[in-house]
This record gives sequence, structure tokens and C-alpha cells, in this order.
Amino acid sequence: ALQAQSAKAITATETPQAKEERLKWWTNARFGMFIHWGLYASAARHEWVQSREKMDAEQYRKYFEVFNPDMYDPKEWVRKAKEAGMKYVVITTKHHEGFCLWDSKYTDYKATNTPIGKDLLKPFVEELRSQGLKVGFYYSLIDWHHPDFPIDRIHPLSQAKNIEELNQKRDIKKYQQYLKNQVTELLTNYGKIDLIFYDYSYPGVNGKGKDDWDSQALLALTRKLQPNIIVNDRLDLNNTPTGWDYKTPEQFMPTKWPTVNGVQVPWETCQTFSGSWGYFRDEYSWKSNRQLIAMLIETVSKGGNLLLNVGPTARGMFDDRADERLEGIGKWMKYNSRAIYGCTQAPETFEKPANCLLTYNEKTKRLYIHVLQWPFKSLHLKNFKDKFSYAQLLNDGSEIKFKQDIKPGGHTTEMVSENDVILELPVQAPNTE
Ligand code: JFZ
Repeated sequence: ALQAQSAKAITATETPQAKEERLKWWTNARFGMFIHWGLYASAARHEWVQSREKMDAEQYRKYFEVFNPDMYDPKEWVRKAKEAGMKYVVITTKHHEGFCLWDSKYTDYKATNTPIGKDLLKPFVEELRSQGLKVGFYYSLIDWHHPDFPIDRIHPLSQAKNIEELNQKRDIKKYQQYLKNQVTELLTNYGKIDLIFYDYSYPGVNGKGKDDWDSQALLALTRKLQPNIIVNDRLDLNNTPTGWDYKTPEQFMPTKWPTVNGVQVPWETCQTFSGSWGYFRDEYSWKSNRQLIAMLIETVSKGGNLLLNVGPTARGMFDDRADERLEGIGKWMKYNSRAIYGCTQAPETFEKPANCLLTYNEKTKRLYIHVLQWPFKSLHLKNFKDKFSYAQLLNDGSEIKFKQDIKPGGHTTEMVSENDVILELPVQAPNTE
């Protein structure tokens, strides 16, 4: 209860401006990498494989026994994120399977006890810091390995005959303590942690929510240990404005900037390359570079962040298909990141031209027109007259001439109004992909 009060104290006394300030690095960053890595990388068929295939602890243990990511090179991972233009990384310290990448003293189910025999988290965090990226921890509230985690509708043993009997031996209070102990380790032993992604709540029949996790206390503990940390919205404290910092639509693009009580809120969409979060060898629904770049632009055009996921392999590598995409996005970002970092939704006064998305930098007052489908020579800007004084291509900084004060008449009659502007584009699109 004491902890719960201090959580309220911290966030209730925070002014909207102070919150904005605390989130500033993150809203400016706009683009981060999600990493899902755990024992499920060996199964290579989705991070939920244990639940999907109803494996009990004993059946799943083979993945623990063979876990040996001998090619793991945190320096490479961070370099790849950085070259793609990402400014922060959120890594699964523990996913639903319960396996810990770090040397937790509260469990034996951790990387140090597998053939690789070491803390995999520590060197990664150090690399992030030394290469200048922000540090985010994903921490699963769900734990399919812990003996005190009550079996529920998504648990691998959900179909067992004797659930009631099994659950009688499971004490959620002990599990709550385990959550607090581990969060304390993560937020104490690894230096400054910039963001935490708790995952996830599913209240209702046979589900779990804030009372199961003791969310208020967990949040209080989080803010006590890391006062400036940014916290996502999956603790089931959705009705309390102080219970989260940002919304997390899941593999979903909102139609517009999400609001709560009519107010636009910070948000981040997390997305995958191919559908699964964990490495999935035989998944073939990979998005193209173009789709991913458009996804990033669209997210920023609606005031949000994109957290794009990589699922490294059991040997600790990024799949070639992931590398190709990160490189493609990186090439685009090299020329166009100015239209992403520090940008947000454009003011309503600018009407979106056909086949375009708009982003805007409030500091520099620059408008970025992302032309998704390159037109032949003319880009028609409705009602743009006197709203800008200079236009250039972003890839090479070359001037774009434009026509305004177009007098209806001649061959343009009735096709443009006097308030419109026409940009005179080169015939070929800049090739920055
Ligand atoms: C969760 C995890 O189960 C999944 O494995 C992955 O880690 C992802 C990032 O998060 O999946 C969710 C969580 C919440 C919702 C959907 C999928 N939701 O609220 O719709």
C-alpha cells in the first residue's frame, strides 16, 4: 500500500508539461527496435509455441538444455539497429515461457544455466549505452514456468483435467513477490533503464489483470527505482491516467492519432517483419521494405512511434531476411530521417495531396510531403497558396520550383483553383530505397 501511494504521488504531481519532458527523447526518436529472444528461438515456430502445442515444463525443457547462442554478438545487434535508424531497443528479458536472459537470483531458469552459461542481457545493455541507444526492457507478467503462476485460459496446461487441483498448490501472492523481486533486479543492477514494456493483461474469466499482478505496487516500485522511466499500458491500469505513459496498439495501424477522453496520447505501434515475434523459420509472410518504410511514415504522420521487431535465431544471429529489411530501411533513413526524428502529425491547415503522407517538425516548422506514388511532373497542393516559401527534395536538397497564383484559364481551366500550388517534380522519383 505504501508503494502504491508513492506511485500515485509521483505521477499525480507530474504536470502534463513535465510528462512531455520525461517522454521527450522517446517522442523525438520515433523509431525503435523490438527484440524477442528466448528458448522459443530453437523451436523456431512462434514465441507462443509452448502454449500453442500444450507442452508441459518437461516437454519444453529440451529447448533449455540446447540453448547455446554461440554466434551472439551484441555489438552487431546494436550496430544493425543503429544503422537502420533506430534510437532505442526494447528486448525481452523474460517472455511468457519464463526463461530469463539475465542472471536472476530468484530462478534457475536462466541463460547462465544453459550451455551458453552467461548473462546475455548485461553485455547487450552495455553495447546500447556505448553506441548511444536508449535501453528498454520487455518483461512478461505472464510466466508459464513459475510453479506459483495459476493455470489460466492461455497457459500451456489450460486443457489439463485436474486444473483445480493443480492450482490449489499455486500461490499467486508468491508469484507477485517474484515479479517484484525480478523487477527490482532489472531496475537496479543494469544502470539507467529508459523504458519498460510490461506484457500483458487479459482480465476476465480465467484471465489475469491488475489484481493478479498487483499492478499498482509494481508500477510504484518501477517509478521508485527508475524515476524517469517510460512505462507502457499493459498493467491493466487503463482507467487511471497515471497508470501508463503510452498506448501500445499491437500489429495494428490506427486510422488516426489515438485519444483518451478526446486528448491525443503518446502511442507506439509494435510491428513484426513476418507475423511472429520470435524467430519463425518457415514463416513466409514477410513485409517488403516499401511496406515497412510506409508503415514508419504513416505512424509518424499520426503522431506515433514504430517499434519494429527482430526475432534472432537460436545461434544468436539476425536472419538474412531481417538484415535485408533493416538495411533497406537504413538506406532510406540515411536520406530521409529528418522527416522522421522529432516529427509528428502535420497541422490541419495542410491538406494531404493524393498518394502522400505528411509529417511535420514543430521546431523547424518544416512540412515533409512523403510521395508514396510518384506522379508525372506535377504535384498538386490544394489550398497551399502562401503557406510555404521554399520547397526542396530531401534526398539531395535540390530546389523544387512551384507555381502559384494560377489564373484559371487556358488548359488549366477548372482544374486548379487560385489557392492551389503546383510543385514541379522531376520525372523520376529520387531513389533512396
Ligand atoms: C503480446 C505477447 O503475447 C506476444 O508474444 C508479443 O510479445 C507481443 C508484443 O505482446 O501479445 C499481445 C499482447 C496484447 C494484445 C495482443 C497481443 N492485445 O492487447 O491485443
